[in-house]
Amino acid sequence: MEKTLVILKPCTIQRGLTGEIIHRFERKGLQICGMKMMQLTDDILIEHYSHLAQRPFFKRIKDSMMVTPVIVCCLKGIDAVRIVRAMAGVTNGRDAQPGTIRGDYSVSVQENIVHASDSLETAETELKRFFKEDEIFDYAISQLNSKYANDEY
Ligand code: FUP
Repeated sequence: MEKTLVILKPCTIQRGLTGEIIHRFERKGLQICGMKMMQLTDDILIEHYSHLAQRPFFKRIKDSMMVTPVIVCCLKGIDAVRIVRAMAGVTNGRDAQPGTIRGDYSVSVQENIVHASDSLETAETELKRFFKEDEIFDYAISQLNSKYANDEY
């Protein structure tokens, strides 16, 4: 099964939407394997958003990600990376489809509720960036047969 990283951004913490967003992932059937609150720093954000380092809005993204602590989550499931990206919706909340997290809760390209890893390879790198090994828990869930056919997992 895949594991992926979700970050509940400071806008989500500020707006009191944490429970609602986590509820969506749980309701879908994704398993929470790790979750913690942490204060992001310049260093970790430079690494995390290195693909945007040359863009004029880089500082504003970093500043926005440090307004409050964030909540980082490790979610697990078959095709978890693809599922979570689809649930998040496109980057700009104004373009995101209703029914997606960004489509339902955001009107901004920056204050867009969640970060979600964009590929399996990225997810592995990003999970290592935000979690220590012993902060991710591989525990059995009892209702696997209610979530998947027995030849799916
Ligand atoms: P995503 O993978 O959907 O989070 O999108 P990106 O990695 O491209 O963008 C990371 C963050 O940079 C987004 F949350 C919003 C911000 N961003 C802008 O503010 N303007 C842009 O044109 C692109 C991204």
